[in-house]
Formats: sequence, C-alpha cells, structure tokens
Amino acid sequence: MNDTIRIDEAAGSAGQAPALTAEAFREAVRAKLKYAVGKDPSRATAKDWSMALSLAVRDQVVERWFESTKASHAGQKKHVYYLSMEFLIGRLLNDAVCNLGIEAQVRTACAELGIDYQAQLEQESDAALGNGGLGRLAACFMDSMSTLGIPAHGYGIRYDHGLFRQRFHDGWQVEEPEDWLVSSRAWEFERAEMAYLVKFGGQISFDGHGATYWRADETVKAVAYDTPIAGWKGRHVNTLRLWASRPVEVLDLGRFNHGDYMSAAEKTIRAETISRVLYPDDTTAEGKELRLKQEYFFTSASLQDILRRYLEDNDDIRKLPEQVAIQMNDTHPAIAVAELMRILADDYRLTFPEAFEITRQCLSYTNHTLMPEALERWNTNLFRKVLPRHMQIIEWIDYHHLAEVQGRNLPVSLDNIRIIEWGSEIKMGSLAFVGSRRVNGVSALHTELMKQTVFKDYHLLYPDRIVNETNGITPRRWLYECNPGLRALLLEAIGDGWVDNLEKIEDAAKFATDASFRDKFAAAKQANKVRLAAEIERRIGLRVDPTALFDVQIKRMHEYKRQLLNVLETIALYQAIRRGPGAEWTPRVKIFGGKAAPGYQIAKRIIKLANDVARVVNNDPIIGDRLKVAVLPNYNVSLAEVIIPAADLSEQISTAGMEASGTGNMKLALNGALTIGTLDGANVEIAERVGPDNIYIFGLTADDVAGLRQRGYNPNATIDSDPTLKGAIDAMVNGTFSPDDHGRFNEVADRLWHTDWFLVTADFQSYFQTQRTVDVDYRDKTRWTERSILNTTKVGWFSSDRTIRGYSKDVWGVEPNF
Ligand code: 9GP
Repeated sequence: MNDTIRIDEAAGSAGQAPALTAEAFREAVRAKLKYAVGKDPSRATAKDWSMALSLAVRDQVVERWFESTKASHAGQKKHVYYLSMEFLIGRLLNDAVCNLGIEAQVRTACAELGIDYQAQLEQESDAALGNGGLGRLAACFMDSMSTLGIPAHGYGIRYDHGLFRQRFHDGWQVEEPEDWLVSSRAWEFERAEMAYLVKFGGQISFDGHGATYWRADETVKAVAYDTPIAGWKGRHVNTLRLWASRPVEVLDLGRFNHGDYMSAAEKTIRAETISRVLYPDDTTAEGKELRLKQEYFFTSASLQDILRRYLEDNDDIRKLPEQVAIQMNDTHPAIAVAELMRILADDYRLTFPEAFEITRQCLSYTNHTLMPEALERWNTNLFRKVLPRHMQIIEWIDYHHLAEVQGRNLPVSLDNIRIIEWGSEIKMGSLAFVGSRRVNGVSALHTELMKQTVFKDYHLLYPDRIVNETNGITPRRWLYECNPGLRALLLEAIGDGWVDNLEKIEDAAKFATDASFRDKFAAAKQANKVRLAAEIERRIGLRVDPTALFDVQIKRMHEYKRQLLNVLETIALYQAIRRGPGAEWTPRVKIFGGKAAPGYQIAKRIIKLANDVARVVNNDPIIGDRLKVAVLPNYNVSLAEVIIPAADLSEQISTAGMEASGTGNMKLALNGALTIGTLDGANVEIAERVGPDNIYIFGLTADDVAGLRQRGYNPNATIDSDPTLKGAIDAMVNGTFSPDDHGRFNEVADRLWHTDWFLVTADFQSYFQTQRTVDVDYRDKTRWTERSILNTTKVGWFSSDRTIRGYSKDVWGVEPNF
C-alpha cells in the first residue's frame, strides 16, 4: 500500500494544484459518498461509488479550472470559440484521471476502499452527443486546446437524448432512446444564472430613425451547463458549455388553475423540445423546422455569451476580431454569420457593411463533406417564418456580395456563388464561406477537391481563403487511456514525451527490428484481443479465437463507406473456404460496428445482411474458426476504446473522393492495425507516412472514380466477368443467408447490377485480391508485428495537437501557451 505517492511533478507545478496523496484522495471519495451522494458505504451501489469517485476527481479538475480561467482573463489573449452541434465526448472519468496524472493515487485509493476502478469506469454513461467523426473530432479538439493551453470554449447543445441506442432484433437495427442523463452527471455544472433569450418567428419593424425591432412570436431560454475539460497534466482546463432550452415562464398558472393542465404545460414542452434529441428526423416539415431552431438556438446563445465575455474586458465592439476567433464546425452553426451581423447592426447600431466586415474577421468555417445531401440548404419560406430578420440580412449579404463580384470581372458563374438559389433555397455552405475569414478542409485530398469542385468559383474569388487542416486524434484517449499495455511498453522504451508531442513516438520505430520489443508489442496486442474476444462473447454470445486476424470496420453505416464491399468479400471468402476447407486459410474474425441513420433504409438493410451472413457463417461446421463474423450492436466511443487496441486490420474502404478524412483510420493505425484502404481522405496521408510496405492500398483513385462516373459505368459487365463477385451477389439473392425471405436483399443486389454509384463492383476484385495478400502476410507474425510497430510509430503526425496548432496559426491567429 502506498499512500504517499505524490501527484506527478509536472502536473503539480504547472497546474498549481496541491499535491494529492492516495490517502487524501481516499478520504475525499468517502466524504463525497457521504455528503454529496448521501450514502453509507455499506449501502452504496456501484453507481454511488462511481459518482463519489467522479466528484472527488472533479474537485481536482476544478482547482485547475479556476486557475486557467483566471490566467486567461489576466493574459488578455485572443479566445477561441468552437461552435459544434455535436460533441461525442464519451466517458470522462478515466480521461480526467489520466490527464491529471493521478491514476496511481486513484487506483490505490480504490483498492483501499475495496472498489474495482475498472468497474467504476463502466458505470459512467457515454455522453453520445454526436453522430460520428465530426462530433468525435470536436471532442478531440477540446482535449487538444486544453493540452496546448489555448483559452477556448466549446459550445453545443445539451441534448436530453444523444445518439440513439442500437439494438438488433432478428438482425434488424432497432433504435431506442439514449438516456445518458437518467442518472445525474458528475461532470457538469448547471449555470442557471447564465441564461439567454432566443427568439423565433414574428415580425420586423423599423422606427424610421435607423432602429429595427424584432417582435418574435416565440422566445425560449438557453441555460448553460459547463463541463471542465482538462488537458494533459492538468496544465490548462477549458470549458465545454452546452445549452439546454427552457421555457421563459415555468407554467401558465392561469390555465392550470382553470384545470387545463395539458395546455398549461404546452409552452414548457415546446421550449424543451429544442434540446430534446440529437438530430431529429428531418424528413417531415416539423422535423426540419426543429432542426433549424436547434441550430439557431445554440448559435444565438453562444454568440450572446461570447459578446458578454468580450465586453467584460473591452469596450470597443469594433475590436472584436482582435480578441475573438469563432470556428463553425460544418454548416450547422452557419447562421452565426447572420446572427453576429444582426447583433452588431441591430443592438450595437453598426452599419451593415461594418457589421459584415467584423463578422468576416471573427468567423471561420470547417467543411467536412462534399456530398451534396450533407451540405445544408434551407427553404426560404421556412427560414423567413422562423428567422425573419436573418432572412433580410442574408438577402443583403447575397445582394452585396454578388454586386462586389460583378465589379471584379472574374470568370466565375454568378449562379454558382449565389447564397440564395433561385429565391427558394439558402445554401448554408455558401453563406458560411462568404462570411468567413478562413475555410478549411479536413485532409489534403478533401481540401484539393473543395477547390476543384463544390467551392471552385469561391476559390477563384478568394484564393487565400481555403486552407487545409488535416484531422487528428488525441493520443491521450486513443492510446494512453485505451491501450494500457502499449502505453506501458512505450513509456518504458521512450518515456512519456510522445503523450503531448506525438511525433516523438517515432523514437520507437527503431525497435521494430528488436526481437524483445517486438515480443512485448505482440503480447500487448494479444492481451487486447483477448479482452475484445471476451467483450464479443459477452455482447453477442459468439466465441472467437483471439489468435485469428482481427479485421475491423467500425464507423457509421453509409453506402459510400462501403460496408457492403466488406460483406461481399466475406461471402466470397466463405464460399471459397467451403469449396476447399483443407487449403491453408488464415483464420479471420470480421468485426463490424456502426449505426445507420433511422431513416436510411438501405443502410439498415445492409446491417441485416451482415447479421444474416454472420448467422450462417458462424454456424457452419465446415467453416469452424477459419472465419467468424461479429456484428456488434451499439457501437460507441466506449466500445471503440476496446475494439481499436485489438485490431490487426483496419478497413478504410470508402469510394475514393467521398470520405473527407476519416479519423478511425488514424486511431487504428496508432494502435498498430495495418490499413486496407482506398486512396481516400486521410488514408492518402497515412500511406505517405507509413510507407507502401506497411499499408494495403487497392482500387480506384478519386480521379478514376470521377472519370468512370463521367464516362458512365456499367456494373453488369464487371459482375458478369467476375465469377467470385457474381457468386457472392447470387448468394445474397438466392436465399443462402435469408432462407425465410429470398427477396430480402433484391434491392441491394439490383442497385449493384444497375447503377452501383459507390462502385462496389468496380473495386471488388482488387479488394478481394488484396485481402488474400493480407492472409498470406499475416502468417508471418514477426514481419506483421514489425509492420504493426511501424504503423504505431509513424503516424504521430495525426495528433489533434498538431491539427490545433495548424488552426491556431492559419485560421485563428492565436499562439498556444504550451
Ligand atoms: O465524413 C466526414 C469524415 O470523413 C471526417 O473525418 C469527419 C471529421 O472531419 O467529418 C465527417 N463529416 C460529417 O460527419 C458530416 O459532414
């Protein structure tokens, strides 16, 4: 028992927090259990202990939080505001413990209290306030901004229900509401006093003396909830401020007293609906309106808060850009362009041209996709109804912008640069572009494609505006915390410099040829695979051999991500094994995880297909352990933390040109998985860094895809000429996997035969052959481990710390403190 361990020196000195002993921490947990949770140890449940533990850790964070806030105020430095509809932060306890460097004390204290630290971690619900890559990127950025000591706030929505919980019923996806708030959250602080009014609808009037009045017909209150986000060694702590929508008046007492209870609560329900769910189904008119209200709600509250903070220390609103950099994460907060102008013009009486100039200096926009269906457009009638003043402002911007461009005589199409298209739709990507200081893509290829396609004309007009900031991931969560075995090995071999300077991980590359290091590296991977195998059995009752190749595809279910290509390859492999079970096969476990959007029917059918294939393959005695298929339900951050350290092969097989970046590709490579992928998104940059011998690249390039689509692709001919592919598609439609319903996958097959927009069939043969090379290579364990080490050690550049340094320099004009 060691209760005199002192907090890590660096954390103690830089964070100015008092040193913490295990004994002191143990007593703090006891006190929290008694006075904050209100439980006696003999009666406390696991949840109670977890809450007490989190509260005790939170106290440590708060100390540093106050210091950071004071230092930021005193430093008078430019402040960064990251506006995002999504923050996929996952669990926070272990993150805070590791970042503060108090793991040893916490573990010792837990042992003394007779509670299992690991079990406590699992009590915490995942904060799933995001869909996928975009939301997780925002969470990694919060971690990095704190680590680099950049004064910053993240702003988003405190959804009552985050991303739905996915269950499989007979192999079909079933969505259930997610209820992360069911048990109280240790990490957040409600700031009831920090509330802003947000208005919707109504009329605009002018008083003839330059003043404008917006008489809204609905007003709600945005109430702040703050979560401190500690950076590495607790040197700096920033705030994630999430807004909850509340009614302005708690109850209509008049109606209530007349016995009209339901309508007395109506306003409350309407107001609270705004922050009720992440991504309401927007296929209905009501759903669309709600989504627009959500976007405006959090953007308006955040801007009001930003201006309040600015005006605490400054009195000249015109100097706002010197102190404030606001990042719009995708087009969801793009209404900020009009809202900031509205506040500056209507509340501070600046002229529109002045307000526009200031707005353009403060805001920047990150584009995360080029797919037209994901670039938001709002119908002008709906927009005018919900945000009448903003509609006027956007009309002004559009008109003046066009006039300015016409004056410049450049070869651009005016139709392409209009913000309001044919008077009927507002293109939010265009609004964001025009209203921004910088616009960035998220990988080198994606940024290039932005310049060549969707934003071509804008790029001609503003050649310096588009910059590239290739995505990154935080090495704290995605190696240090989720892969303790590999972490320990790296700490022993090269120290801890890599944790906040990930490029230093390359110092371990030299050990790739060191037999003893290799054995330890392989042993760490093996232990992670055993852990995942147990998790697979626990979740779906499937036993898998942990020495088999773990082949992982984890991401949202989307046609362009081509899970279907992987499933077809699984079928083809299954058929090949059945035809020759005696041949030399490399045992493989195909692991899938991912949710489909509730309204995305074809993606849901592909999940069903994966499950049907899994059922047949896993129960076929001829196949045995040569091939197993594990489709894991409810893929989320916590499950990713178990899967990623255990992966041997990382599937990054999107149609080239369609995945803006990807970040799972980086997490998997950092944890030693070799990538099989197309030259898409950040795969291109990963390939450059790990080298061609340590990655499996196959298929069409983005140029090939564009060319093929332009010429017109005929999948028929491809399928007919490829018996392996044809055999797999035939099996899909002849009932091999759906004996109860032969027609179940007809639509999936029809799309492949007739259009195949995502070019699954075009890439199939190349993919299938590359997988067979993987089979052969995996049998050479020494060489595989060597290449796995080279993946881990060569991808240090993909740290989100590096990305944030890039934003700081190219986009925000701020200087990191660390
Ligand atoms: O699809 C992109 C993904 O490639 C990228 O890694 C992620 C973070 O930049 O953003 C995703 N885009 C969206 O979620 C919606 O635009």
